[in-house]
Amino acid sequence: FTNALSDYGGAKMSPAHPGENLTMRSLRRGDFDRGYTELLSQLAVVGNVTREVFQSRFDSMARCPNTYFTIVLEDTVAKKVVGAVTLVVEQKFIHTAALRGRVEDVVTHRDRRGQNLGKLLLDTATILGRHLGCYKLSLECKDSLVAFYRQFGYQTDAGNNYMIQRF
Ligand code: 16G
Repeated sequence: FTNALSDYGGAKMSPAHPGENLTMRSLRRGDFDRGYTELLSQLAVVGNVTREVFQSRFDSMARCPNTYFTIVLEDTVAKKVVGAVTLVVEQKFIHTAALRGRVEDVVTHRDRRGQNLGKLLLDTATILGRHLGCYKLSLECKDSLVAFYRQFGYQTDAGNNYMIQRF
C-alpha cells in the first residue's frame, strides 16, 4: 500500500508519494516546533499545551506500545505539520481478545484543504487499522462530515448510540 498509487480525483497520491514537498510519517517529539498543536487547534480547543507538556504527553504515549499511531503530513519546505490522524488501538477481552481501533483527531490545515490530504490520511489510518487486525474501527464526527467519512466505509450505526458525559 505505501507505494500503491490510488486515484484521488485525478491526482495520484499514496503514503510514499503524498504530493510535492510533502512527506507522511509518524508524529515526532519535535513536532511541537512544527506546529502540531497549532494544527490541532483547528479541530478543537487545545489550551495551554507548552513544549514541555507536549513532550511529556508524547513520552507517556510512547510508553504504551502498539496503542497510539499518530500519522502526520509534513510540508518539508515550510517544516510544518499540515495534516494528522491518530489511530488508537484498544485491547479487548471480547471477540476473542480482539483489538478495536478508534480514529481520532483528524485535521487538515485550513490552507491545505481541498487537496485530498484528509482522504489520504484516512485511507492510511483505515488500512493500518485493518493491518493491525482491528475487528472494527470507529470515529465521532459532526453531521457535516458524515458524508466525508462514509467514503472510507464508516456508517452510522442504527440502534447503537454515541453517548457522552462532559466534565
Ligand atoms: C472530533 C474528532 C475527535 C476529537 C473531537 C474533539 C475525528 C474523527 N473526530 O469528534 O477525534 O477528539 O472532535 O471534540 O477527528 P471536543 O473538543 O468536542 O471533545
